[in-house]
Amino acid sequence: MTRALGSLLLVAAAGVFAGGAAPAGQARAAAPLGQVVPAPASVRAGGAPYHLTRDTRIRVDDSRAAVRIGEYLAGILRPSTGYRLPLTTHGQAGIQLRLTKGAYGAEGYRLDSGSNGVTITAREPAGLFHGVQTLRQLLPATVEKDTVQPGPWLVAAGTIQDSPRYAYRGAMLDVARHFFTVAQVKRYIDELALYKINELHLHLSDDQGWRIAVDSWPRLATYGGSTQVGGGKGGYYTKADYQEIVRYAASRYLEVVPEVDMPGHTNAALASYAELNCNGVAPPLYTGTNVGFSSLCVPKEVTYRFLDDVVRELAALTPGRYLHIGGDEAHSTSHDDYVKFMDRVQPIVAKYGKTVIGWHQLTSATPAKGALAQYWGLDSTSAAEKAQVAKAAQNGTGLILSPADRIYLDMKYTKDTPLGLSWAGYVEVRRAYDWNPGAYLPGAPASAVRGVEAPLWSETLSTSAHIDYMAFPRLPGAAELGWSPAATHDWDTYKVRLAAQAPRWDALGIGYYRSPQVPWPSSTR
Ligand code: TNX
Repeated sequence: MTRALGSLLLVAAAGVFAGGAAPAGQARAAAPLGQVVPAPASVRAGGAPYHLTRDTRIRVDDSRAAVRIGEYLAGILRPSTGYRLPLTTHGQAGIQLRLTKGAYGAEGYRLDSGSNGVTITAREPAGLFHGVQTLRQLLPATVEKDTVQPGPWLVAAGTIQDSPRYAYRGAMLDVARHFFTVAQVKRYIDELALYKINELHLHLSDDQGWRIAVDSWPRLATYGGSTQVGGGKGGYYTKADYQEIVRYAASRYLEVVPEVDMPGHTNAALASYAELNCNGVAPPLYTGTNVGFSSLCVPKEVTYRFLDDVVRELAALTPGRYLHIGGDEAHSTSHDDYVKFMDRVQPIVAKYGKTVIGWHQLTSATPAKGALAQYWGLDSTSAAEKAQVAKAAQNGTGLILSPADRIYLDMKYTKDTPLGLSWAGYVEVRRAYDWNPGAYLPGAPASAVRGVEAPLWSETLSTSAHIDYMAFPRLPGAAELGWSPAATHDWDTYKVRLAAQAPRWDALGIGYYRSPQVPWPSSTR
């Protein structure tokens, strides 16, 4: 039997021609229930698929969160289906979004699909939202388009029970080397949400730019934010802009983790205020791509008044739990000064109610109680450096894993890919996916690993198309490492699920690297 005929029979058996939604030759079977990225924890397929029609209603609990998530879902489905898909708090059948007590966890959900409808159940709104992302991926890719598409709109039958492996599943965007507008950040947030990423780390300051307004030190943004790599005009977020990003992220169940990098990576601040420099002289703004040449002045008291102000204002704008203080590549700060500096700064973060995250060099000082260290080393990083991080983990410092030769999204895929850097090597799609966060760092207890994060540094990236090309298709792999149980990890099946995402990216206008390692469907661009 040919594949086309097979799917025709399947579809016909399910009675989906009722309503005449499928033009001749366009009949399709529903995508297999497990064809989702990140892989769900458990999938039991079986039964007749659900057919979303012009009569479908979205039934939600009478809670603000469920209504909002219902509206979000309708916002995705209405333009492409052309259906009204009204929200209602009554009845059954159709699409149901339910919040109930139960063993779903903080972000887990259950999805039941059958001929009568699709029901997503969760304890928390975040779980419901993640379930909606799964439902999205079970519908044909054309559901993502913003003009009416032919359908049919089928969802395979069965039950998915799902919850994340790690509570921290992050993506970092470097808005300092090149500035990205609020609209560009929102676009990235939407891309992250599709893969159940729940932390958006914004690298808000670096040598080339300071990107967040600070009322008590206004020149940071107005002068320090006035350029970027290559000499362009840069930019910064007003407090209202930043809060809009935070709100938008929250509506997609992402927490914003703001980073002000210190004591190195601070040329933009040093250029804005002469008094922050040990010699009292402000350096010029910097638009190159070197690292490690700048340092706040550790012995000067003004440094800590400055940081108290910055942390206070940033913490007040940030509902999330964390404040990232950088701490990487402080090559112009002596080790003694670095340790003194971290001993002074971490209590400031605590004073304003936030938990410290630092790049893993923080473990060369004394990480505060509860602090998280973000590991960005390579396979080839020295055993001594890895041991230092592992030791901190044994002593209670939580770890976020961002190994640069695995999930640095700014690394070139191969020597021939046009964008990105290659200091950590080339990172093809398989290499980015094929590692186990739970067993990655020798000597670090698996329980210390809070999750993974995929950083995207922007020395070579200045547009949303650039972001998309570097993030896709590696970002979904990072998301899967963060979400899916280790038992589902398998490159051969992953690459097939990943390939099936391509038509969705096409529909969403996301350009991606067509890695030869992935069996892309031939119909895609
Ligand atoms: C290293 S990773 C850096 C950044 C660069 C990045 C480029 C880290 C904590 N520091 O300053 O942008 O490499 O890949």
